[in-house]
Amino acid sequence: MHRRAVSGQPFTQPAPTLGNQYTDDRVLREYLSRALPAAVRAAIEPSLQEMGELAGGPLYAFQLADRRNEPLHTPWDAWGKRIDQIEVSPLWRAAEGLAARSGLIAIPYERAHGRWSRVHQFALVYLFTPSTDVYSCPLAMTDGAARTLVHHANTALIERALPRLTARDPGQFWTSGQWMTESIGGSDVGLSESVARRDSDGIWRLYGRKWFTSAATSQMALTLARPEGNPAGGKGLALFYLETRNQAGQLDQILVHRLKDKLGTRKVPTAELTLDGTRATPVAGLGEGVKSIAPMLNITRTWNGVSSVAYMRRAIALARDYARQRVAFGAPLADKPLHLDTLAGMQAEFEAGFQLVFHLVELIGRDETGELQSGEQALLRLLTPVVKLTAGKQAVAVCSEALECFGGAGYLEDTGLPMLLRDAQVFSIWEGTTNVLALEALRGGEGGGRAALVALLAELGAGISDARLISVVQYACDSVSRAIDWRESAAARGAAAVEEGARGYALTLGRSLALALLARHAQWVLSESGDERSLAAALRFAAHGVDRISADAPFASRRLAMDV
Ligand code: MFK
Repeated sequence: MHRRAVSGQPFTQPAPTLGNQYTDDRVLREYLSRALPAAVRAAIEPSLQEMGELAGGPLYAFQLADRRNEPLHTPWDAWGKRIDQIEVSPLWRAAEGLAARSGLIAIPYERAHGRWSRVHQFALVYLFTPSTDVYSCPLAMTDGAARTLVHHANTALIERALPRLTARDPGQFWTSGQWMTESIGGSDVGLSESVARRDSDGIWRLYGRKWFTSAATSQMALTLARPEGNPAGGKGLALFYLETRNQAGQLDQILVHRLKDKLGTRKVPTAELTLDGTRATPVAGLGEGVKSIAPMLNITRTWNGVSSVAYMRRAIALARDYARQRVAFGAPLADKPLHLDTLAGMQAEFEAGFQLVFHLVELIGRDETGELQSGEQALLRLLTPVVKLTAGKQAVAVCSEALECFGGAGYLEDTGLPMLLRDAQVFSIWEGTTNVLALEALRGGEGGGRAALVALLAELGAGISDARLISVVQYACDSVSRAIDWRESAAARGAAAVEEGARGYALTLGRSLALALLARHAQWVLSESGDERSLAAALRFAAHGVDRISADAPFASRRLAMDV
C-alpha cells in the first residue's frame, strides 16, 4: 500500500514478493489439469506444491542473498601445486542436493508415470529454475548425457554412469558436462581441432582446447574429438565419454585456464580448459561425432526452452506483485490502463510460449515410451529447434519489458531484477543461436515434419467451437501455409534465398503453432469453467502477430547489412 513520508522519514517502497510458485501459477495448473490423467496429476501434485513453496519462499530469499557470490577458480595451492579447484556459490551447492533429491534427472528415467514422466520432470524444472541461478545448465547436460548413453545403448557406459546421473541420493549424484565448443567452432562444430589418440595400451586419450565448457565442476563429460587419421568435418569427429578425475581424485590431465567473464549466467562456472591426454571412451564408434551428440543437443535445447518460459513467468510474477503495491499518479500501477496493457502483452507471450514448450515436452515423453508415429518423429525433429528459438526470443523481450515495469528499480543490481534479463539473453545464444537453429529447422522440416505440423494444426482447429478462437486458429493455419509456400518459392530462387529467409520461416512456424496450441487450451478452459483469461491471451498473442515471413526485398540483404 501507499506509504506516506511521516515525521521526516522518507518513503520506502516494499520489495516485490513471491507466493507459492505452483499454486500461484494459473497457467501451469490449468495445463496440468487439461493434459494429465487425473491420477497422474494427483500423484505428482505434492512434489509441485513443495517445489513451488521453496521457489517462491526460502529458495528465492537464498537467491537474493547469494547474488554477489560467484564461482572461484584457484589454479595453484600455496605450495605451487596445480589444483584447478573451482568453488561454486552456496546457492549452487544447495541446488545440487535439491535437484537430486527431487529427482529432476531421475524422473524421466524411472518413468513412474509413463509418457507423462517428462511433463512431471519439466514442470518441476520450470518451478526450480528461476530461483537457482541457472543450475539448470549442469542439469540440462546431465539429462542430455543420460539420454545419449541410452540412445547409443553403450552397455558398459550405461552401467557405469546412468545410476550416478539419475541418482536421487546427493552423495551418489553426478552431473555431466557437454564439452563441444572450441574457439574455431562454436556453431560450426565440425571444425573442432581436438584429437583422440590411442595409446599402445589401447586407451584413448584426448588432446585439445575446449573453449566454453559450462559447469566445469561435473564428474564426467561427453565431448567430441577427431581420432587421428579421420577426415575433416563433423563426420570425422567421434563422441567420447570422459571422467574428469582419476582414482586419486585429481583432474585427469585437464588444465583449467580461467572462468569466462560472461554477461549473465554468472553462477555457472564456464571454463576454458585444455585436455592433455585425458582418458576417454568412445560412446558410439569412431566417427559421426556431430550426429552422435545430437540426442544430447535435443535434450539441452528442450531445457533451454523450458527455462525461457520459466524466466518469463518469474519476470511477470514479480512485475505483477509490484504493480499491486506501487502507487504513482494517484493509483496503484495495477489500476493504470497503460501499465495493464503492457503486462497483458507480456502474459500473452508467456502463455503462448508455455503451451508451445510443453507440447514439445509431451512429444519427448511419447517418443521415449515408443508411442510416436513416424510423422510425429519428423515433427519432433522440426519442433526442437523451432521451439527453442521461438521461446528464447520471447524470454529476452519479456524480461526486458519486466525490468521496465519497475522503472529505475529494474535497473538496480541489488533488487536482483537485472539478473533476469542478463540470464535470459543466454537462451537465444546457448545451444545454437537463433540463426543456426533456423537453418536446422529448414533441415528438420524434410521427411514429413512440415506435413505433420499441418496435420497437427488441423487437428487442433477441429476441436475448437468458440468463433473467436476459430478465427485465431485459421490465422495460425494461414500463416503456416504462407511459410510453406514461401519455402517452395524461395527454393526455386536458390539456396541463398532460402537461407536468407530461414529465421522468418522458423519463427512463423513456432509462433503459429504456439497460437494454435494456446487456442486449444483456451477452448478447454472456456468449456471447463467459462474463464476467459486464456481466450484473452490467445486474442492478444494473435494481435502481436505470428507471421514473420518478410515480403521479398527489392534489394538483397547484403546491401543493407554491409552498407555496400
Ligand atoms: C538452461 C539450460 C541451457 C542448457 C545449457 C547447456 C550448456 C551446454 C553448453 C554448450 O555446449 S553450448 C554449445 C552448443 N552448440 C551447439 O548447439 C552447436 C550449434 N551448431 C549446430 O547445431 C550445427 O547445426 C551443427 C553443429 C549440428 C552442424 O554441424 P555439421 O557438421 O554441419 O552437421 P550436419 O551435417 O548438420 O549434421 C550431421 C548429422 O547429424 C546429420 O545426419 P546425417 O549425416 O544422417 O545426414 C544431421 O541430420 C544430424 N543432426 C544434426 N543436428 C541434429 C541431427 N540429428 C538430430 N537432431 C539434431 N538436432
